[in-house]
Amino acid sequence: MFPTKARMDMVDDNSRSADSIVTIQQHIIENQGRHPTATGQFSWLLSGITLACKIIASYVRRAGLIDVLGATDETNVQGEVVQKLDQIANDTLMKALGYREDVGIIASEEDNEPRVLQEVGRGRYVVMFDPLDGSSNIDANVPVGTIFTIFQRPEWDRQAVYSVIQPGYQQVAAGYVVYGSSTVMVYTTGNGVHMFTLDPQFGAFLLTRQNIQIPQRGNQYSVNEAYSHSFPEPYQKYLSWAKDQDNGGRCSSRYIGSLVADFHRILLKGGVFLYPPTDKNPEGKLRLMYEANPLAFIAEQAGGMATDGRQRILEVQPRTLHQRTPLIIGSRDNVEDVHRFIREHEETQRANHPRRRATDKLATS
Ligand code: AHM
Ligand code: MG
Repeated sequence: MFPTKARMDMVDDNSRSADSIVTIQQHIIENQGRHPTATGQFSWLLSGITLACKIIASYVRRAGLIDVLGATDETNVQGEVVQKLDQIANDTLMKALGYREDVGIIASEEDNEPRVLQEVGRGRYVVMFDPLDGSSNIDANVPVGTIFTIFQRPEWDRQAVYSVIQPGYQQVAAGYVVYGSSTVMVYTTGNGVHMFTLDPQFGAFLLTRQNIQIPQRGNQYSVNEAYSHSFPEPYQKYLSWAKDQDNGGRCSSRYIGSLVADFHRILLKGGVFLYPPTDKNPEGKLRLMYEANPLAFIAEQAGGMATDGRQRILEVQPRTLHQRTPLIIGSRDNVEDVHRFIREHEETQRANHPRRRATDKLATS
């Protein structure tokens, strides 16, 4: 009945038999037991997200057949044109989560302000998402995705905005869905990274990879190199080095322009994704709260790294909901390579600083 042999061969968990079929709901419920603070409501919340993503997948799959392609007349808080599918994805997530009792606050890339759904004491969780990441690609059939993150709502919550701006290390769960050649969902609750593939015949996300580990080093970098003239110097130097056969060498480049799809490839194959500061976006382009944080949580859980060039993404103290950040994420060794260039640059800057030169002179005279 279930043609699952090939699929289950990919499940690398010795505790399961090769024939077992595990849905995401089962997996979440099993994992919930390992979390002291999790309740049945938490699984119920996650299942709201998976339901929404199945609905979004069905729209994405029929794009071109139904009227979902193209832009709306609106621009969002980031000043970007809202695509029809952005709006559909946002509404779908809002509706799927709106009546889940434990959802206290929802914040989305598409909304200026967070929406408060439940009073403090009732809605225990804050959910944030980028409903359709990479949506400018959708008309060209390029993979897009949904990214989400869940925090506990602080009991002292006075204003929704203070509840949503928590540092990433406080995330209780994070994940994403890629609507690509197949629809996959990857999630973590701080207990490894697990991947599920949507079986369109049965309408269920089935476990296909468990405890994913990102390769320690990969040979691909992923960056919009068209902007490289406006990257800070250490990033430019890193890219020259990575291309040089005699040094980093043998790197190839892959850039889709949908963060979630670029990250997914790196999670499975290794390498590094970079979105440095540019002239146009001096703080970087990607959003800390619902793009960088969830992917950083997943990267670290899979043994990788994620930084803004100075510190772990998960330790950045946010100031605003829609704040942007530079992002360097992927295999540990590749991220360290980029950091080496940043560190060396800073050391040279410090050494060449006029005041430092004067003190050095005094010290040697
Ligand atoms: P979006 O969330 O509005 O789709 O924007 C974020 C996207 C990322 O998916 C992608 O990594 C990046 O923007 C691409 O930007 P650029 O076109 O500048 O390379
Ligand atoms: Mg996005």
